Amino acid sequence: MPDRAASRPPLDREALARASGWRFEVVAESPSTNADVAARFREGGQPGLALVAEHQTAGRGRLDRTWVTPARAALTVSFLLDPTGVPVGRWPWLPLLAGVAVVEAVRRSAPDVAAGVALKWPNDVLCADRRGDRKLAGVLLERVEAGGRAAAVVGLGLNVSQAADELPVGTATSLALEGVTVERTSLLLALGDELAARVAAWAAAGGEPDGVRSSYLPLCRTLGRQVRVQLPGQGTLEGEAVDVDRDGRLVVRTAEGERHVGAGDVVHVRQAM
Ligand code: BT5
Repeated sequence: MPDRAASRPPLDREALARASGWRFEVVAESPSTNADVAARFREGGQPGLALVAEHQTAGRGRLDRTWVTPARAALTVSFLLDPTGVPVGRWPWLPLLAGVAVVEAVRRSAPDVAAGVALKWPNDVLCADRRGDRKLAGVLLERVEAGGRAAAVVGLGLNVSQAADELPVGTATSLALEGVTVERTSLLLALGDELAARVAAWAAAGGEPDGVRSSYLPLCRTLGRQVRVQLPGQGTLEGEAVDVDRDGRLVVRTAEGERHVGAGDVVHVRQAM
C-alpha cells in the first residue's frame, strides 16, 4: 500500500504554539492521547494542556472499544481541564458540551457540510449524506484524580482525510468522503477556541446547564427519533427520544412511561411519527 501519510501535511506546530487558550503539544505518536494526558496530570501536569498525536496507535472509545485512525488523516487530541466551580454532579454535561464544540468547529471550517453535521446522544458527531447518518467524530471524557485534585480529560477523534478503505467500520465517514478538504491545523484551532469558550461560559455559570442545553438540543438528531438504547450492563430500552433533561440524560418515552437514561448506546431506528 502506498504511504499515504507522506502525502498528508503535518500539523503546523508553530501556529499551534502561538494559540491562546491552550498549551498545544504535538507528538508524532501516542498509544492514546487520553491515557497520556491522564498520566501527565498524575505527574503534576496542569490544566490547559492539549496533547495532539499525528498518529494514535491504540486509541480508546467508550467501554473498552477502540478508535482507529491512520497517521495524519485525523485529529486525535485530548484536552486537560479543570472546570473549577462546577459541582461534580454537573460534569455529565462536559462531553455533551464537547460534542457541541466539535459540531460548531466543523461548521466553521467546512461550511459546505454544515447543514449535515449534528449530534447523536450522548456525543457522537454525525454527518448526513445521501447514504444516511455516519459517524464523523467521537468524544471520550475521563475523570482523573491525583493528589487530592481532579481534572477532566476530554478526548476527541475527528476523521478528516481518510479514504473509505481507511475507516474501521462501514458506519464511519470523514470530511474528505463528504467532499470537503479541510486543513487540520486551522480545524484544531477552531476546535480549541470553541471548547475553551463553551467551557468558560459553563463554568462561569457554576455548571448550570441552561446555556449548554440550549446549544445542545437543536443539534441533537436523536430527539424525535424512535430509538433503541443499549444500557450499560444488560438490557435495552425502546421508545421515542423526546428530550435531554437538566442532568444531560436522554428522556425516552417507552410503552411503560418515560425513562431518563444517563448512559448507553443509542441506535436511531426511524423518525417518530
Ligand atoms: C467514541 O467511542 O466515539 C470515543 C472516541 C474517542 C477517540 C479519542 S481520539 C483522542 C482520544 N484518545 C483516545 O484514546 N480516545 C480519544 P464509542 O462511542 O465507544 O465509539 C467507538 C466505536 O466507534 C468503535 O467500536 C467503532 O465501531 C467506531 N470507530 C472506531 N474508530 C472510528 C473512526 N475513526 N471513525 C468512526 N467510527 C469509529
